Amino acid sequence: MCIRKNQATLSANEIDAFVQAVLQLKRTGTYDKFVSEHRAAFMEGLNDPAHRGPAFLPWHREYLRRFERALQAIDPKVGLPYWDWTVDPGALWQPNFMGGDGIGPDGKVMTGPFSTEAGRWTLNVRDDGDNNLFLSRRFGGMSGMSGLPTSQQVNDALARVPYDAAPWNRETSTDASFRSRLERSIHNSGHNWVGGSMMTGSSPNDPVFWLHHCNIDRLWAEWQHNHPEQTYLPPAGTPNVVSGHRIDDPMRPWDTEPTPP
Ligand code: CU1
Ligand code: CU1
Repeated sequence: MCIRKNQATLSANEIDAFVQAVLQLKRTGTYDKFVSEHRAAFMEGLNDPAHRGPAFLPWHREYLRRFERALQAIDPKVGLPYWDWTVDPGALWQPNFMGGDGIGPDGKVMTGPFSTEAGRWTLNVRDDGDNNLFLSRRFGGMSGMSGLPTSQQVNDALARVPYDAAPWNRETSTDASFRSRLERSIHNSGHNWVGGSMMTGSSPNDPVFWLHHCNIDRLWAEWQHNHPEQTYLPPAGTPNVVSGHRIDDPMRPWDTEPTPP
């Protein structure tokens, strides 16, 4: 067990331990297996067991925990930090941590441990048609997109009940459910704001993915704490729900265990 910390409060030593464990997972090929798992879910489109539906939150909670355990097998002191977009990012984008924004027409990341220059971060798993072997970002560069989530938007999402609502998929109104609000209004903004590699089904190629999702998971935990009377939805047996998204459905690709809570 570990306490997940706000990334802005990490010491230089804690940042280094996290980065080194991530680089070690990359060297062994384990990191790319995580990217493949995410990409495979995403590529299922309408049958995606991980996105655009109720299981978005439990699927990523399990995924994060698996990744965190892999980091801890390398360095037991390391935990996943979370990126609270509503406060000063501190050292997040500095060369000792995530590195900075992308540069040029390709949005190539040129600084930090995950840059091409550092030589340790080739994108081996990519979406179809994506030939770029390097990490890319384009901070705030998606025209027409909103910026990072504000505290007001986060608080608005946290106040929503129930957990989810019919039709239990990408069509669920952001006004009708916590999950839909959090996934579509808050979570998507983070991916869109970082841009580049974070816009793809292979988005875990950008290590900031884990910090972004760690905050999404933290907000779900906060919502669960604040609304103890609310349960996961939909219940078993609900018709016309993509498999993996009802309570007690196995979550693919992890088969029998676990199921949504
Ligand atoms: Cu995802
Ligand atoms: Cu995501």
